[in-house]
Amino acid sequence: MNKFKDKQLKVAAAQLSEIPKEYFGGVDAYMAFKKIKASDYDSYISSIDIEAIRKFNIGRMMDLIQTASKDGIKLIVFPELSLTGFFPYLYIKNEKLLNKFFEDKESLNKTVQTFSELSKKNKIAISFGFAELTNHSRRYNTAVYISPEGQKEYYRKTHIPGFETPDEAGVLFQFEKGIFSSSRQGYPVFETRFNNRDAKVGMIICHDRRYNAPYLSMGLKKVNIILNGYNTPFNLSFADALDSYVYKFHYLPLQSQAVSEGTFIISVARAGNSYGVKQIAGSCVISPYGEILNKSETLKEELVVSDIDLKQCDEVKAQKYWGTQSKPEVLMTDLISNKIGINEVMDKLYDTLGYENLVSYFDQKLHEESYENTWQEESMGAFSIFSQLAVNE
Ligand code: CDT
Repeated sequence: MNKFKDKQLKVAAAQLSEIPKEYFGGVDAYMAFKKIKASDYDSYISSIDIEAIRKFNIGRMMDLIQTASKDGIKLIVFPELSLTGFFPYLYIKNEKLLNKFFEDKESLNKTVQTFSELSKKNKIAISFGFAELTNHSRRYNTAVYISPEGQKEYYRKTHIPGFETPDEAGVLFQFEKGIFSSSRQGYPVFETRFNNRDAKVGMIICHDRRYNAPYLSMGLKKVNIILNGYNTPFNLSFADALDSYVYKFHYLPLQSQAVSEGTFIISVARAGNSYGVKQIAGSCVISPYGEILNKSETLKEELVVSDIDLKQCDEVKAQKYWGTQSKPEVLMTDLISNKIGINEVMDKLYDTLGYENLVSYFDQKLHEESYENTWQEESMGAFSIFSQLAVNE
């Protein structure tokens, strides 16, 4: 029987299990780290059967999509880097080997097409994470949203944690910083439809969930549901001290930001050992009232299902004193006045449009005495120019 209730939307965080060991021939991050200086390191990494891993993950995802659809679920969300698992626990310096973990335009189109057909057939929206290799050889940690109507939306991860090299890490850690570019696209919110009702959806990826800016930005765009795939480990040597806080640091930001912005958040992990590194799991659905509506109970594959009522977003958004809004202009002016982020903004202006003259204009202005008085106005001008730039390729 379809338990889908009127006006409510049934959603699922699809927690994926660990990848069976036979597909990576015993290569785990701890062993790989010890072998980094060995002459056979590359052949050690190349023994990972990434095609078998992709096939395994896609197979599990397809099964879960069908199970979810039969239960009346209209939106299913999978973790960060669903197709490959979280390979940045491994240090992969050889570009050719690294690229095997990525989807280029051609393979991505094929995979998205497969899921798009599944979405249409099963009348369920699907979101999952993957490693994206662009035509310009840039690498992003990306998530896609696919609707039964054929809508496709993408988000590239902004906050990239970890280290670039083992020398820098000193102890076993994760090497995302050496692998992915940080996206400058911001935090898009797109319109979609569930059960004949409009909804505004945004995406963030793993570490992004620990920063306020994504929530604030999406809240200002009146987001209703934020999708968040992640991979969070226990026991990385570097973060031992944090182990007793690991769940608190996961749930609390999600709960508090859900209340601040009046949004649902679907947060979903891969559980078990990921390339030998034990993951916290903890997939959950959070309401705009900050309640954990449902969360995973195991460190294994699980569908974490909730009935959500999008009306609650409006109810909680209304708690902001009848329409008083966050003041983005005050935030922007405050940041630029304290010169926070201004170099990055100017670099981007320079890179994107060749705004050398704007940089020298600001240099000159900084030396004018009257400038202090007009600084806020000028900075607003700079930001309004900046906000119009298309910053992605
Ligand atoms: N994948 C990812 O972004 N993970 C980070 C942990 C980095 S290591 C402590 C996270 O915030 O969960």
